[in-house]
Order: sequence, then structure tokens, then C-alpha cells
Amino acid sequence: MRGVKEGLLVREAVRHSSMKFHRSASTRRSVLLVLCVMLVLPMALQAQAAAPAQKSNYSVQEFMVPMRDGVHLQTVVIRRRDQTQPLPILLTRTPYGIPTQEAFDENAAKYGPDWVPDSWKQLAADGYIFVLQNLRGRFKSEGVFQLTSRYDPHNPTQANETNDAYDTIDWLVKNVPNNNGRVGIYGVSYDGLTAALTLLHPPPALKAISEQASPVDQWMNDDMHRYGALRESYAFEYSVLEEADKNKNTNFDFDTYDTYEWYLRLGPLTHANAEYLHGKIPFWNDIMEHPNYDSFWKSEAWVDQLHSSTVPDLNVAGFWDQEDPWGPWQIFRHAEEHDPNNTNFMVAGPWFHGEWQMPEGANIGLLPFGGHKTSLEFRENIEAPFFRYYLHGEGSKPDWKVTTFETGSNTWHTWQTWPPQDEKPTNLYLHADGTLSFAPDSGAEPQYRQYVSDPANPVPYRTRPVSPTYPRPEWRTWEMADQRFVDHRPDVLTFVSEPLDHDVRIAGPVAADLYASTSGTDSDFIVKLIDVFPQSGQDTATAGIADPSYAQSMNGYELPIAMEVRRGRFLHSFDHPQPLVPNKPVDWQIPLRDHDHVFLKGHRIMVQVQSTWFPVIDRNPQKFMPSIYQATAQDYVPATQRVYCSKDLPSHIVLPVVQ
Ligand code: PG9
Repeated sequence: MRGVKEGLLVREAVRHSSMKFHRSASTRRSVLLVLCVMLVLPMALQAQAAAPAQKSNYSVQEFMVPMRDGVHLQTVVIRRRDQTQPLPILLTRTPYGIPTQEAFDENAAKYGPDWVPDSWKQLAADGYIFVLQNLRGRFKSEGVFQLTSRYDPHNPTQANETNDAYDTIDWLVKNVPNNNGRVGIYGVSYDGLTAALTLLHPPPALKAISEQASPVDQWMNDDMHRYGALRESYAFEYSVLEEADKNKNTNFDFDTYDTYEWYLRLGPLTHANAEYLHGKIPFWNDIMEHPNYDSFWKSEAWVDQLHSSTVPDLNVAGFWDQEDPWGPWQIFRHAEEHDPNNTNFMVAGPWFHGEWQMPEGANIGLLPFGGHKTSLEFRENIEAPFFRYYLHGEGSKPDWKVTTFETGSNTWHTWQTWPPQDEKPTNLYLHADGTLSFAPDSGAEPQYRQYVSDPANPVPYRTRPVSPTYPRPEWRTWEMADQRFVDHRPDVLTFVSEPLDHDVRIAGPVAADLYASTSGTDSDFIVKLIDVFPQSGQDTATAGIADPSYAQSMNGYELPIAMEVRRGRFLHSFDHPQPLVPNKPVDWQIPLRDHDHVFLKGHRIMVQVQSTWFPVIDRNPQKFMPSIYQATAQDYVPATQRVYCSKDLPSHIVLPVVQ
């Protein structure tokens, strides 16, 4: 686990409380809520019985801040006791819990009276009044928590995060002594979402936002779905995490060590409520009741209401973010529609979810970043100067629109436009002999490779045993995990290039255009773009690898650069799913998001294609049904999948190649 000393303040840490939520052995039907002790108490939240030896130089004061509908939200104001000058306020609004004075004192006793979380150090040096607030309905905050991003501009009394942030900021500038009247809001993921939602109706005192890994449309992408394909394990476990108990973050207690096995045994999705949740988790019920992109999900797609840069915003995304890699790019693009004063900025780096708030960010998994401490560099050179300029009025405005850390070359780049002006979409073709090259096929004969996709034996998305999503760390790096663990499976097609004779640099949006068919009437295709490292390229002794033992190196590593799924029923319409015609090849356009990476000379490029990705994506029955969520065990059937590679059906990846 990541303690506060080394990571995000509270967000990550508080997820580690655990509550059992399992089937009673006797009846096998009712849910047994067994309150259990915190498995690993996060340092920041531990209330110590004994008084700490040294007090923190920070005071933590708690307030119940009133909202327009009379609901009060639990809020802490954290400031240096010796503050003399008026300071700006930096607000974070979270569903995960907020710290206490005891936590600061305890850390002061261990690390000195000036202790703040690593992620605050650069900001604290400039001086801020830090404010953290529990969202309505979470912990001591009153009201009802709703896992929603809805905002109705025509209903000013609606309870939503935009209005709650408005009321909070208004109250803070009027009631917190010695503030300078300027407020910033920031945070990662849910905390980033609550920051981003202020863009829709910002209060006058709000002068800067940094939304970091905010989702924008939970049906289209990010945490809960990918273009309508359900992120089964995430949606299930996250809904329980936040909705099983107001006063806790609840980790579902699996009775099987390998959750791959647990979800397979669970079978059809109706069993989740029938056997475990019993309709008590509202967000899970919403998901089950709305399989298509209907008005429910469209009203959750808050970013569609954003058409200009309303407040200076530093958007932050991780290229290997396993939860919300897509939303920040959408916010950036929407705000770009009208940004006459250039106040809309984008930063993307080689990070898992929230890694940019970790102490150093010198690597992700086994992949080192050439001596860069990318997270520290982000906070020192980008985040702190951004808030310094907009909240303290010091320093200078960023002179770029987009900053990225490019992997492969391990360099920071700034851009005035995104996609970069000199980016040229370039096709990389899949060939029927399993090769991959920039030359298209010339033969007119339809050629294909095929495999049988069997929902009874789905391809795991990461190596088994698959640990629960939280609180273990394995989940964080699965998006960059070595894909050798599946490339021998008969239901995974591998296409690979010759070793490159020059560097291939990509910066911009990547996409796949797959011409493929299924013998069924519904199906999924998953495409992975992979950088294959040379077998002996890395000297483990000098690569800065902590444990240079066998297999702890990048030698021969199959590094995913981009991976995504598309679900056949939604190829023509997200609102009205349609069956596929068996064995008819159609064009599967699969967006693979924005990237900045160099495939180095000597490396090879690989593409893998498969039709299951379990349990992160639910299994497609491969037989069209009005709702997959109503499928029974008998509905899941094997299907023969074909990927075409010929002149008329030229499956390819579109790479944004830059010179
Ligand atoms: N990815 C998480 C989340 C954000 C917003 C909505 C639902 C889930 C998170 O890490 O907070």
C-alpha cells in the first residue's frame, strides 16, 4: 500500500479499510456485513491513544460548511500556525475521507513539525491554506452521496458537485481568516472530477483549477465502461467501495484468492445482485438498468456542456492510467473550443493513475525514465508554478499549451498545439503471415487469421492470480504489464514487425482500423499496440533496477503502449445496439487514445488481437441479446473470429508519426 508519507494524501490511503461483504455459508443467499477492523490503517488517519511527542506546525480545524439546501459538509482547514500574510486557498473535495489534527501531529512526531505529504511539499513552500472536504453523504458530511456527475444549469437548487463546490468556495473566502480571496481547486480522479465540475459554473473567487485524471462520461470511457463494454471488476468493486457504507471505503471481501476465478464462477451479471449485493448498491443497479447510451448516461456526460475555458485549468493525464486515461484529454479538447486567453493547459506523462503525486516517479513498474524523477519534476516545474502564477500572482504564465513526457527518448516536450502540427497519420498494416509493416497488402484475395473465442475460458487481462482491484498495488501497473503472458494463447493473435532500422516517434491520437468478423451475432475485439524490447538491450546491473534478478528486466519485454476494446453491438449506434451479421467482415474503428512514445531502433512493434479481457471487461455472450446484463449462463457461446489482412480489407493501426 501507499502510505501518506509517500503518496496521495488521503484518497488512496483511505481505500484500505476493509469490510467483509460476502455470501453467508449457511444460506448462500444473504449478504453478511461483517464489520471488521481496518486491515492497514493509513498513517494519516490513525488516531493515536498516546499524545505525540511533537506537535505539527500545521493546525487542522474542522467546520461543517452549509450548502444552499441546508446540508452541511465536513471540511478541514489546514494552515501553518505561524501564518502572517493572507494566503490563497487550495481546496480538494473528496469521497474518500479527510485528515485530522492527530494525523498531522503523529507525522510531525515521526518526521518533524513541518511534515506535509510529499505531494504537498512544492505547494507548501509557496504557502497555501489547504482545505479538504468530504462530499455530501460521505463520512460526517450530511446528505446523500450519489455517484454522479450530473449538473443541470437550469435547476439552481439541484444537489450536485458543481453547486456544492460553488457554495463551499463562497463560504471559504468569507469565513476563513487571512485568505487572499483567491481560490484554487485540484485533485486526482474523483477529487479531480469534483475539481473539473466547477468549470460548469465557477464562483468568482475560483481562479485556478487542476483536474487530474477526471472522468467525463462513465459510459463512453474511463472507470466504468469502454465504449459501452462494461469494466466488470472495476464497476462492481468500486460501487461497493463507495456505496456499501457511508463511513468507510469498503473493499469487497472475495472468498477466492484469484478474482479471475471468482468472476468466472459468478457467471452472468444478474448473479451479482441475486447472490451478493441484493440491490443495495445504487450505482451498480444504475449500471445494470442502463446497458445502452441512453438519457441516463448522456446526462452523466457532463463534459458535453463545456465549450470554453471558463477558469485556468491544468489538465493532467497518465499514459498508463488504469482508471481515467481519457477524460482529461476530453476536457482539454472541449475547453479548447473557445480559449481566447490561453488558459487551458494539458500535461501528460508516463504514469499510472495518480503516479504524478507520488514522491518521485522515476519509473513505472520495471520501466525506468532515464534518470528523470517525472512526478517530482511535474510538481516542481509545472503544478506549483501554475498555482503560483494564478493564485499568488507570481512567476509567469505557461508559454505552452501541452507538455508531455515522451517515453523511449525519456524527454519532456512542450507543444503549442495538440495533436502536434507535424504529426502525420501513418498506417501500420497487419499481415496474414503474422507480420506487421508500413507496406499494405497488394493481393486482392481476402486473407485472414482466425481463432476461437470461448467465454468459458476468457483471456485474463493481467497475470493470475488477479488480486482485488484495491487495496493491493498490482492493479496500478497492469496497463504496462509485459504481454508475453498471453501471446502464446490460441485465442490471441500476434502480429510483429522486423526490428526497426530507425526510431519511430509517435505523438498524438492512435487508432486501430480492424476488418474483422465473428461467427456469432455479437462480439468484442481488443487491440493492443506493443513495443517489443530487444532480448538483451538492458544491462540489468546498470539500469537502476532494484532487483536485477532474472525476469526483472526489460529484456524481451512486450510493453503495451495502447490497448482498447470495442463491442460489436455498438459499432453502428451507442443508443440502439444492433446484431452483427455472422461471418461478415466489418470495419471496427477502435480509438487508442493520445500518446507520446518513441519505438527505438532495434525494437519491434507488435499488435495483439483478442476477444476477451477478463474480468476487467465483462464477457460478451457472442450472441446478440437486448441486454447482455440479462444473459443467462447458456447464452455465452464460443465464436470463430477472423481478422482480415488484404488489399480490400486492410486491417491496420494508425500511428501519429512525427519526424
Ligand atoms: N477512478 C476513481 C473514480 C473517479 C470518479 C468516479 C468513479 C471512480 C478514483 O480513483 O477516484
